[in-house]
Amino acid sequence: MSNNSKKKDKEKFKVKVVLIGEAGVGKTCLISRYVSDSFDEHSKTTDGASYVAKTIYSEEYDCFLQFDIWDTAGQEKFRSISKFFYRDAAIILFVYDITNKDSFDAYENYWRNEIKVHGDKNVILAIVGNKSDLYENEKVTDEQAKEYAYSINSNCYLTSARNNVGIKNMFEELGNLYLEPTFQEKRNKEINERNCENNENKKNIVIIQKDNNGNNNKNENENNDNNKNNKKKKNCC
Ligand SMILES: Nc1nc2c(ncn2[C@@H]2O[C@H](COP(=O)(O)OP(=O)(O)OP(=O)(O)O)[C@@H](O)[C@H]2O)c(=O)[nH]1
Ligand SMILES: [Mg+2]
Repeated sequence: MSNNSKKKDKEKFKVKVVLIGEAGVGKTCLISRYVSDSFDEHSKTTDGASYVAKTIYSEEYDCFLQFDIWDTAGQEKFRSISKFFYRDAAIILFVYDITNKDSFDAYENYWRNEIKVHGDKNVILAIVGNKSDLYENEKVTDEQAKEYAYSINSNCYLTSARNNVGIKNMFEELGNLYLEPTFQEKRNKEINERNCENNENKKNIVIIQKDNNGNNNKNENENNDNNKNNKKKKNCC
């Protein structure tokens, strides 16, 4: 049997990845380089968000992994929309431009709190210094970025979408971190707990129905019993 046909039967995992960061740092270009090996010198600013998928094979865990990659808009006027995309993301890439210190500081000044408020608890975070080809104009050194990343328990990468440097390796490393059994365990626990919370919330919904005589009948969620049964079955909370 060929290697390819052997791989066909392998398990496939999916992971949601979200790219965030200030406008113009190169989020869209990083994704285009990774997914379609292209680079646009005149890339237009993203309005809203867009999605693209790419599947890789992990030698380390002997399985496929599909990255569901969400590109968000860096411009302030779109930020209220962008936060909706953090939910369920297991990997968040904060991208800054190494020639623009403000774009790096923006993590501490703004994005850190956004992730804390809107993101999942168990998330793999990476601080990504893009435009490494412009190193002659760098305003944030590799050491600074590494030190900061370490202080917030994050991973740290240097990339160039223009020259195709560091991107493939970054996705592969982060993909393997996602597939690590200890991380999977933590994620599953969090998702399970969230499902339980949602069930609890549904249970508390009170439905008022009028009967044939026009009287109000309080129906404290028909699904109550179902929820209880489900809860027992899943043994989740
Ligand atoms: N020199 C250099 N330029 C880059 C690189 N990546 C992106 N650019 C340029 O930076 C500009 C902005 O890139 P985008 O990918 O559109 O930036 P963005 O972060 O998606 O911006 P928003 O969508 O507005 O949030 C474009 O002119 C790109 O050509 C890189 O690695 N090196
Ligand atoms: Mg963009």
